[in-house]
Amino acid sequence: MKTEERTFVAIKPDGVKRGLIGKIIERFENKGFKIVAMKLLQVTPELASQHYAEHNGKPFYTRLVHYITSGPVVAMVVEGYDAIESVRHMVGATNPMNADVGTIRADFAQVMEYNVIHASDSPASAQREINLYFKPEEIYDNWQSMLEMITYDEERFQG
Ligand code: 3AN
Repeated sequence: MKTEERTFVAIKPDGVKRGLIGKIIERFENKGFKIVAMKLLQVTPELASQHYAEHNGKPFYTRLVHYITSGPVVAMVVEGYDAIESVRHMVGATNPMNADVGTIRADFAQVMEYNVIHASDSPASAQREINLYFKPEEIYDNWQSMLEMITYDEERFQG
């Protein structure tokens, strides 16, 4: 169901080191999204190579792995209406120079190599990345968010 779509989000080491965890999470909470999993972890080189498998062999690959393993990240599963596309929209273009003003990358980052946040770009990558970072038992969705009820619960607004 579109209202329960899930996406994977990670605040990258530069975001964590700059003290932006709260500011970034606040945006997803303000939007009304439900955070159903979250943890601080150190990405290992093995996990990095799985996460960025599609970039293996590209000129920036070594620096990309070095960057994502350079400190802890905050990994999350974010759930909500059309969450994959909507979160990508909030995150902004890969290069912060081209990201729309008001997006996370436009507001918090200057260059592509340190763009603060990752979010899945398709249903297939969301599923793959959620499985890479979380075990099924680390996802907690058996609670109702107050926001969920008033941001898109259609039945509530009928009649
Ligand atoms: P996004 O993070 O917007 O999904 P991807 O998946 O294409 O972008 O790239 C993953 C990460 O690789 C980016 N966040 C960025 O840090 C880095 N990256 C991508 N393309 C380049 C590039 N041409 N030069 C340097 N770094 C890049």
